[in-house]
Amino acid sequence: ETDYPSHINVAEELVDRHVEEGRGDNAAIRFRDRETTYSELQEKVDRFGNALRDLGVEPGDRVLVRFPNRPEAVVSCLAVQKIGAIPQPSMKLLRAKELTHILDDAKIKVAIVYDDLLDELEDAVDAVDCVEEIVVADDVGVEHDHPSYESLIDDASDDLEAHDTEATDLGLMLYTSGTTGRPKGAVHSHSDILATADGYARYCLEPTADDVFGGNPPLPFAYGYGDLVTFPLRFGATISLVQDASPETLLEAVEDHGITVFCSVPTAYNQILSKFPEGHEEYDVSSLRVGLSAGEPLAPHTFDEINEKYGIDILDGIGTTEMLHIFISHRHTDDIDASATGFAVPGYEAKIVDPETGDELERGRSGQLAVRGPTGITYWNRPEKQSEAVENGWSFPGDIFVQREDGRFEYQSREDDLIISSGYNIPGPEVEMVLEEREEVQEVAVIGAPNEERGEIVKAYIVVEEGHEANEELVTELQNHVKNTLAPYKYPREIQFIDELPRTETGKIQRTKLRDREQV
Ligand code: 3SK
Repeated sequence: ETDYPSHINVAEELVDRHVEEGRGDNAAIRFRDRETTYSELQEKVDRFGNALRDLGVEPGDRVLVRFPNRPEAVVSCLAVQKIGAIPQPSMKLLRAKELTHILDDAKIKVAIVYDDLLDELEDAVDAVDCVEEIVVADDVGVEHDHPSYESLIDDASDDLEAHDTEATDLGLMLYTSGTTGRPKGAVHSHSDILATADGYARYCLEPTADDVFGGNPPLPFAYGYGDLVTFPLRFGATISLVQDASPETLLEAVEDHGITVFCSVPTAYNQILSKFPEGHEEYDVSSLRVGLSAGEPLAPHTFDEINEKYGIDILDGIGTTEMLHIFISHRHTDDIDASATGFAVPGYEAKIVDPETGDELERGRSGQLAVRGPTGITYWNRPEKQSEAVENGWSFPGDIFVQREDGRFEYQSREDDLIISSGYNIPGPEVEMVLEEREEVQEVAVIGAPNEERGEIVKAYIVVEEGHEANEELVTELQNHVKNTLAPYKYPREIQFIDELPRTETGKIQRTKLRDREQV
């Protein structure tokens, strides 16, 4: 399924093919109350591709695409790919310092930006000497003297021949959001992009042209790019975009856009459940057929509550920016066991190895996850990281898993989230899931805090659910709950209440920031 011809262009595959095969009038994108058909999308991509060529963008050049989840971001990425250049979708919350690093590292030639995100970009562009042009998509009325996205599209020809890209030519560059260190560019070829749809999406979701993919992962997050660009367009289905995601706007989009595949992360599912404890209330969510989750492990109680209140299963999956999308998941037709992540996605192999010796471990033993398949790790400009990251084709995402007797992979922790206390190995996320069962707990992060006697102790940072009091009595109750549910040595010896947990833009808890607090 993922053997492609030697020459293939992802934009032709995702857009032009549908128009050629008579699906030009089908909805490609729904955003607010606007709909863009496949024919209209093709025309915009072609016009903007010509405009970018006129600005001097050549095959292989890198182009920054900096937007919230809006249709211009989709058009921009496809136009850049169609002319053989490489889009670099950029997270909207990045500040000038981080952007400067990315612009310089990727040697970005042209940046396309939403007007409300222009400020930080201009500061970053001033600090580097590679960016030749900024194109601004006007919306909120920011004043500027750059070429405008809309007028470039209006003035350009709609006749664009795709660049004759080889399947292995680079077609996407994403920076790892990373919880530590300098962001690294991970690059992917035109065939890698298609392989995420023809592997994970095709087998696990079985999409059709009637599907509508929506939700809140940002498009510059590999998970969001697959869910909200590659998958729907590969199957002639529809993208639903929500610019300012909240429980209300997401449920509105389900109703208004008819979302069938709801793509999100555990935090957002929990926010929806917390905002609408009785269920979806006034929203019509009958279009939903399946939910997706990634970024962090999904707690079984979230799976159960969504299933009970929204009538859908959530497929939890693990992927990485480096592998481009999910490589372990259940399929929507499986009898899902929510306490496990699932099986290796068809086309991928996964195994558990001893972190010391690298030897494969038998089922039932926990160790380092290794994975290989049709997509793989290629870092931009980082030969030293590249040789560390891949061994005989196997990549090591940095997670501890167990493969159960039935073949399912069960998440234990990030390698750096394993707490070693008095010689016991305690996966922090296991303690988190037990604490999350309690109604008083809105959010929790568990880390190892340094301790003279035990090396480390289990410490839980907890955001208390509205209406409950954060006091000593609650500490004791929560500690007893863990002692009664797990081996008692796993209970959090310390609990600290906090207003908000530190998170990355993709919703991952930044446990390193909590660990840093323990060092001072
Ligand atoms: O974080 C994940 O699990 C993930 C999933 C799909 C694609 C990318 C990522 C980082």
